[in-house]
Amino acid sequence: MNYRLINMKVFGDERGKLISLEGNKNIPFEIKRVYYIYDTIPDFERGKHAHKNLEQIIIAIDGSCQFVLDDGKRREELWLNRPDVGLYIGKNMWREMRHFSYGCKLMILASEYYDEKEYIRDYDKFIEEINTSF
Ligand code: T46
Repeated sequence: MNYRLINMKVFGDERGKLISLEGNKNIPFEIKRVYYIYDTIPDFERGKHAHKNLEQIIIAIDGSCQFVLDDGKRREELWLNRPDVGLYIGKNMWREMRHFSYGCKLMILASEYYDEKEYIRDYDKFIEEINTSF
């Protein structure tokens, strides 16, 4: 499975906590884009797509949500609920996000600029692409 959890170093003192994210250092790629998701509500799912070339790190800055990750052979679930843990998702991984807490805030660092052509939004097509690329 082309994903892993990365623990971020926390600089904390009596004033609070700080985490620094640097491309090609604790983030394993050059960061070309940052976006965030907020004002979430539990009733709706997001994601349901894969990326042909994109790598991303997803951090639940506040609140929580569940991720389903699928490489075409296996499906695994995990919760994102800590601002000091980043979920790295590599290429060709189907992802679904659900069970958002109210007002969950996800920050996402991406290795590429936004390109809708690079998304695979149909699960059958994803399986087809996986099977033809190996
Ligand atoms: C991902 C998960 C974690 C843009 O115009 N620019 C952007 O950089 C992004 C990310 C999205 N958009 C547009 C495309 C859609 O019209 O924003 C709208 C919502 O995007 P989407 O439905 O793809 O959002 P999610 O939450 O399902 O997925 C997003 C990312 O698209 C995706 O890469 O891995 O967050």
